[in-house]
Amino acid sequence: MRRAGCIEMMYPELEDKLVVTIMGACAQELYNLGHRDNFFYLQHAMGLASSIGLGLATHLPRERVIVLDGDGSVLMNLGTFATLARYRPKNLVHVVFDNGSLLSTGGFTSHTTSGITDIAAIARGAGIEHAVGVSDVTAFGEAFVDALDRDDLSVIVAKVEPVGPDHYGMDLQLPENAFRFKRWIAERRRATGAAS
Ligand SMILES: Cc1ncc(C[n+]2csc(CCOP(=O)(O)OP(=O)(O)O)c2C)c(N)n1
Repeated sequence: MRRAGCIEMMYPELEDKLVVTIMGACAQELYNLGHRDNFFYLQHAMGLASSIGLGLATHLPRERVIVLDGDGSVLMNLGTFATLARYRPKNLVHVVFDNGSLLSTGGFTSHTTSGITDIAAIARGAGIEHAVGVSDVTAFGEAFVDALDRDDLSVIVAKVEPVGPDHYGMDLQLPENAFRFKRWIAERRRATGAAS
């Protein structure tokens, strides 16, 4: 299974949701499908995509938040699962693409490459009830649909091949992305009449 295929499968559902991705290959694969102002590609702050997602989900309970993470990133911030379990935002889906690699910086192996470290088990052990590991496209699609249907925090750990996009380059720098993302949220709040 490839991450790009999974993201393509998710893409139609992402139109009206707040999406936070890690940097590098994952961000590029989403961007290549067509940028939307409700997508935020977190640069530099490796490991913190789910923390940003948690902040968004708790402060914007009427929005659905989808975090697209990586194994290398999540391994740098394993405490995130305990924090997510404690606050249990019902409107957050945390997808971890486990390619066993730090792909975006040269493809060094991560702790999951050996198969010893099981990120879904860590999430469950931290107290997240709905944390599943999937390794084929059908199971991924089902897990994602289940997560969207569920009114609860969900974690999906998807085993994918260590393959990235064939080119890198986004015509969108971090500050512009952040301003447009913030404006998208503000406009939604105005449109739905939510107090700011
Ligand atoms: C604190 C910190 N250390 C290192 C980096 C450099 N870096 C950027 S992306 C990346 C690899 C991310 O790996 P993973 O989350 O598994 O995603 P993948 O690249 O495999 O899609 C690294 C090491 C960084 N941005 N921040």
